[in-house]
Amino acid sequence: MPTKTDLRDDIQHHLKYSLGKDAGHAQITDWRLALSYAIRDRIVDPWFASTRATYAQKGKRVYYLSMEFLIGRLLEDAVVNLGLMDEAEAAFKANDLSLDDVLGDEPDAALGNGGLGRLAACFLESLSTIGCPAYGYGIRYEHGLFKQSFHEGRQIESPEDWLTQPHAWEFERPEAAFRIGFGGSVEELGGKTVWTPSEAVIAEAFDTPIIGWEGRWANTLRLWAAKPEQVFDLDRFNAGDYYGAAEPENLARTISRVLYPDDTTDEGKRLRLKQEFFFTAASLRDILRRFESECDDLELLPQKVAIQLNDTHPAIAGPELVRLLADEKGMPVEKAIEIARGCLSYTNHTLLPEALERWSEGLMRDLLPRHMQLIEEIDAAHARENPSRGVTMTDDGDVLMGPLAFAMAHKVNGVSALHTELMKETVFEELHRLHPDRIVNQTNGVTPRRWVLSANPRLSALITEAIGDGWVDDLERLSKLEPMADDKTFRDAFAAAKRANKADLANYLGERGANVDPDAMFDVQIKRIHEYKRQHLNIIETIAHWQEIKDNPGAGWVPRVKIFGGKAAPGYVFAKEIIHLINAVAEVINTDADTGHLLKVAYPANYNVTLAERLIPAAELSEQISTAGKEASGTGNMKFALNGALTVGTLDGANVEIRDLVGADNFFLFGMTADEVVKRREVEGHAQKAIDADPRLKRALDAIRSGTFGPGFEGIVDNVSGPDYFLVASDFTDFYRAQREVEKAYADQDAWTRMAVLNTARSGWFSSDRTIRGYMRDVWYSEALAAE
Ligand code: 4GP
Repeated sequence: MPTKTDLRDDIQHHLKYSLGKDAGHAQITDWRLALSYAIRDRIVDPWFASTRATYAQKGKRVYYLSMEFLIGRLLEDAVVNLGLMDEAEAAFKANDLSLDDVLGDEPDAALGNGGLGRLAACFLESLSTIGCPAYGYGIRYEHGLFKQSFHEGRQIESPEDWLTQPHAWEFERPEAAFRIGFGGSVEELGGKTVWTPSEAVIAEAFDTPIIGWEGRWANTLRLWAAKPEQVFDLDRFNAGDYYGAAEPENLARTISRVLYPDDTTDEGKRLRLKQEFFFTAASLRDILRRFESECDDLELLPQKVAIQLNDTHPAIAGPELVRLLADEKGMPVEKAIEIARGCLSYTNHTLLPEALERWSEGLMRDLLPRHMQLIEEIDAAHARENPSRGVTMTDDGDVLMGPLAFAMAHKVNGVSALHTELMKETVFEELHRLHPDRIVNQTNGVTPRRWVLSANPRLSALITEAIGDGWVDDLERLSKLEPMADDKTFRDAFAAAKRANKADLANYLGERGANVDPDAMFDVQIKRIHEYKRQHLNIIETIAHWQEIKDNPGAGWVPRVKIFGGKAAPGYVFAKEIIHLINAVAEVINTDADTGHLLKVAYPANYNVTLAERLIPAAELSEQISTAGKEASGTGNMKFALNGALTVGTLDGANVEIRDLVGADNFFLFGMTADEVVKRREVEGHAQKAIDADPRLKRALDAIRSGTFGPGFEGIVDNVSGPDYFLVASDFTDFYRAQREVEKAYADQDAWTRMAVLNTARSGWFSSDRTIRGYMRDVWYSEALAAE
């Protein structure tokens, strides 16, 4: 259990002895690091106790392999989970510092892109809270997701630099290192298949402990950094070739340098596949080493080891595990496939065809020659077991990572009920027919410790006062709030907490040049910028609404602030045009003297986990408006509902389940269903038909085309009135209607608050603790332990 020394003394101790700073000269970063070390000291004992308990009880371990862990800041999580907020606050007060400033100094570790990466981070925290022995495995990117700024409304990207400061949480493990090879040749030598790579790098481990609620259990996030085999070429250096001398190091380090290198070029694709193999191979080697330290019968591997593939990025784990078991441990290939499948399972996070990974056979053969052979063997074995079904792991000269992951997994899961059904009907239709028991659903969840308790202290205090603090690790207890929706005193307190959060956000936005009225409705859409998420539907509706207000400014409109946040992939031109349009519309609308008090658009730059923690508690309306059938689940939608925002949304992803739970009366539904979307696309000229039928839409598009918001937005109008694959035009009219319903409801503040309370009270099911228990039961067959 955490040591019982005084936190204030420990901070002073680390300031002096770990950082070499005299308190009088310490900067905020020194204080933050000193607190981090003092907190880390309190995590080490429960961390060791958890590891000891796992060894002593021979527990089954879960390994979560993910290219992304969007962990954000860690200090506050740890302070909250150890119950040390008050003590930390007092410690800094004594030095005239605010804990908020200290916590706010931590860089946001953006080792991920979006939902998939944030889900992995929530899962790590829940695994620790539950006491499920687990490791997260990923890459220690030097540069996470780029930093976003705006120049004349356009997105500018610059490198993220979270590692320029000491990273207080990690422990470097030079002794935990593996040699990872690429390329070369495969030979049969004395009845054995031997792969001799032509190049190799070293994967070195860095461990970050992840502490669960109340410090009961801690797991490890192990991230791999790539290092050269030979640090430095002294001969080249002495010959005056200084750049050349550093080449081996540079080449190796490239592998863990950036998250998502541009993979539109062949070199980029090669690097990306190298990254995937690099961390997957190192993780598997580590997993086997740990298993073999306890057991020498590899057939028992599935009883002790569950390996979850977070999307197909680590899908090379199938062939690599087979290679390790067959080529290195001498197991027959068919047996190795069976054992590997017993360990592996795979989560699909998207049905978008362009996101389903495929690698050219040429690249695969060149970079991983033995794996290409094994993929062919896996394919052939699958065909033998399932004759005459025509499912293959390759297509048109490419290896298909989805079918490969499916074939090598004992369970495959979708991330919401609708997504899982669509998986069965679309991408994995044939494979599902062959293996009807393999696909299961595990609807996503979010950790309440981060997304309610620490992000929204005002709401948390109110909930705890009303129902006690048991909700923090048993979120379905929020249902006890339900009767309080009818209690005026509670509603007022709930509304006051929201109002105070809005005031905080208004200050934050004001400091960044966007002056907004905290009494206006805060309407928020935050997520990656993508056509399927339809930020352009939202901004076009905003324009139409603005035009209506301008026609008749005195008509009693509900004041609104439309808040956007999100990054576009650097190579995604259309998404970048959407960003530019939102900023251009903001510029015109925000300075319009007729409407400025009624409608504002704010787009704070560089959306990340930290900004989400600010925006979500202040949100009143959550925009979840993807084209039905395209959003696998969404997790932002859950965070909003838990924090008492009402959703305007389509029947897509987990919106469906949110609406079922919070009740149709407390959710603003609009738009076509997934089935209707498919049918609508077949209607000749569907977009133009929708525009012809709705003068508001036509007028908004005309304003964009005619340059009301500046030149250069024809591409968006052409798309929305032409192919409009994501059916912005066809869903516009109903979206506009739903937004007016929202305003009608908002006009009665007390009734709105009642609906907001019911959203919070009925969203407890969306805890990632529930999701993790589902995986433990249906996918991993693993059990929780208690630390010793
Ligand atoms: C995302 C999905 O788009 C989102 O709906 C889901 O909630 C999230 O995964 C977690 O399951 N997918 C990705 C991705 O982030 O990179 O495919």
